[in-house]
Parts: sequence; C-alpha cells; structure tokens
Amino acid sequence: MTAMSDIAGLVADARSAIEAADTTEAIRHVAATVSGKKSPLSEASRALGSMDPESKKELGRQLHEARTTVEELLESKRTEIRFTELSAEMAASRLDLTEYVPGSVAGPDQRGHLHLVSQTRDALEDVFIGMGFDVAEGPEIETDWFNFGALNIPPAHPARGMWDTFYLDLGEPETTLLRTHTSPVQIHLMERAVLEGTLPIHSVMPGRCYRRDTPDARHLAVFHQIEGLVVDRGITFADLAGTIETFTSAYFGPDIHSRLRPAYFPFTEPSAEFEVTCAICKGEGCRTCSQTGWIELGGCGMVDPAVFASVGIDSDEWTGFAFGFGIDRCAQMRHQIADMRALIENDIRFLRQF
Ligand code: FA5
Repeated sequence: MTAMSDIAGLVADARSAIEAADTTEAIRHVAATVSGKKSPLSEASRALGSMDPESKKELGRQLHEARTTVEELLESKRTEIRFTELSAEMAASRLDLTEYVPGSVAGPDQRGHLHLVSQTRDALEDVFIGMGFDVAEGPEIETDWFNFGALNIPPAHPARGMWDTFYLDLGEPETTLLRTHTSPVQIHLMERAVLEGTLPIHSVMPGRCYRRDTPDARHLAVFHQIEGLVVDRGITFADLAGTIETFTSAYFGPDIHSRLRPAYFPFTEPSAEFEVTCAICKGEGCRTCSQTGWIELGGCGMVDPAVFASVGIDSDEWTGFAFGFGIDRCAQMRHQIADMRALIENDIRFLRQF
C-alpha cells in the first residue's frame, strides 16, 4: 500500500527528473516516465481500487495533489525549454546585414544600381529631352473621366474592352481605378495649359500602369509607359512619323527599324500602331514576337477633336499628335530579353547584368 511518505518520494523523484531535462525530446520522455500510464503515480492510482473507503479517500486526495504538482512542473519545464530552443534558433538564423560576402553584390566593389526599368525610363527621357520635349507626371489612381471619358471613351463604349481595368471604387459620383495607360496625363496637361494659358505643349509623361493582363513573354500586370503629347499650330501626321523615326534611331541604333500600321484608338484619328524590328531574332521570327519579326512598342495618332473639345481646346486653331509606348518593352528590345517576366522576378544574377 502506498503511504504518504511514498507519495512525497514519487513527487521528489519526478521533480529531479523534470529539472534535469533540457530538450523537448528529453521532457517528452520524462513526462511519460513520471506521469504516463506506466508511471508509479498511475500505478498507485490503480491500487486505490482495492482499498477500504476511508484510506481510499485520503490517499486519493494526496495522489490527486501529487499529480497536479507533477503536471505543473512538467508544463513549466516545457515552456522554459521552448523559450530556450526558440532563442537558440533565432540567434542561429540572425542575418548580419553588414557582413561582406566576397563576390556578392553586397561587396564594396559592387554597389547596387537602378533597376533596368528605371534606367530605361531615364534613357528615354534623355532622348526626348534632346528632341525638345519636357517631362511631366500624373497620378496612378485616376477617375473614370481622366482614364476613359475625356479620352472619348464614354461608359459602355466597346473600346473599354481594350483595357482590362482594376477598379478601386465603382462609387457615385466618381468611379476610381488604377490607370490602364499614361494617356490620362495628356488630359491633365491640356486642362492645366488651358487654365494657365500656356499652350503649346511638347511633353513626355512616363509612369506606371496597371492592367488585368496575364503575365507572359511580352506582358505584365504592372508595367510602364511613356506618353508623348504635342499640341501646337499646324502639327501634322508627318511631324508624328518624323518624331517616331527620330526616336527609334536615337534610342535603338541603326539595326532596328520602325513601321507604323493603321490601328484604332478612340482618342486619336487617324491612329497607328508603332512597331520595331524584334531585337531577339533580328526580324527572323521567334517565340517573343510570335514569329512575326516585329514587336509592337505602342500606339499613336493625331489628337481626336473630341478630346480637344473635352478639355476646351479649339481644334480649328490647334492640332496635335500623341503616342504612348511600353517602357518595359523598350528595355526588352534594347537588351534582348526574351521574357519580360525576368524584369520582375528579382533574380540578382539577371539584374546585375545591367
Ligand atoms: C495604349 O495604351 C494607348 N494609350 C497608346 C496611345 C497613346 C495610343 C496615345 C494613341 C495615342 P496599348 O494598349 O496598345 O495602347 O498599349 C501601348 C503599349 O504599352 C503596348 O504597345 C506595349 O508596349 C505596352 N503595354 C501594354 N500593355 C502591356 C502589358 N500588360 N505589359 C507590358 N507592356 C504593355
């Protein structure tokens, strides 16, 4: 029969075994030994069955207290071990951001640099500044009016399908969205010029655009365009074609040719698509250009009188042209990047080449 002193002894033994455990594995083993089914405590509890009611009551109470004590000791030890092990794990995985790894980009001899898309944007701006343009910017969150309405694309116009849009708020009175192209910046510039009486306009407008496009070799959901807008007296399609041609040879060099193909945009009339020789296959045809030998860089055309009307410019006095093309596409063609997704994968081996 288990006497009181035996129970105290069991608790003392359990306490020293628990104190000695210092890993998760060890405490699991100790728990099985001191409070599991085959532990002396459990055996003592089983022995209660054959006792007289009086001793059973007293011994049962003592065994219950002993078990509670042992369980508390176990739990507190488990918490202590978890904390110690977690601290060790965190210390082992600590990153020393100041550490110099020879041959890595973090080394003093290999400083970080602008992302290729930022470099391309800067280079494009430089080309256009050299041609007499200034640089402007506009918001990435737009209202329906700037992104569509003022550009001669009223609600329910079928051309809205050309731009798969991320809407932010379909609220009244104004719907807001992530701009699908940089053309709304044209509207901001023209409104401001009318308000301040500062026509003519010769501007380029680079920036980020968003579309619900599935990423592939030539598309991203977040990409960049550079918009161009010239509004002046006596501007003709020949000025547009000359500007595109001058830009192409200044930016891509003599091996890349451009061509304009008739196209449709609601905000320009006539409109054209601007294509360049695919730089990946040099015009032979490949996966990137869908075997055509040409890559579409952007759209362009003469500003539609309906757009001038929406910003209050007199189209009898002023004419203009506009263009908008992909900065990521320019980077892709200039550096022969077969798949545009490489630009956003952040693989340092790819990025450090530029
Ligand atoms: C437009 O966005 C018109 N706003 C261009 C324009 C401006 C026409 C002014 C007339 C006057 P489009 O949807 O075709 O047109 O896009 C123009 C260029 O942006 C494309 O040729 C391509 O180079 C680039 N682009 C379009 N969508 C993506 C995308 N998902 N990922 C990367 N580049 C893209």
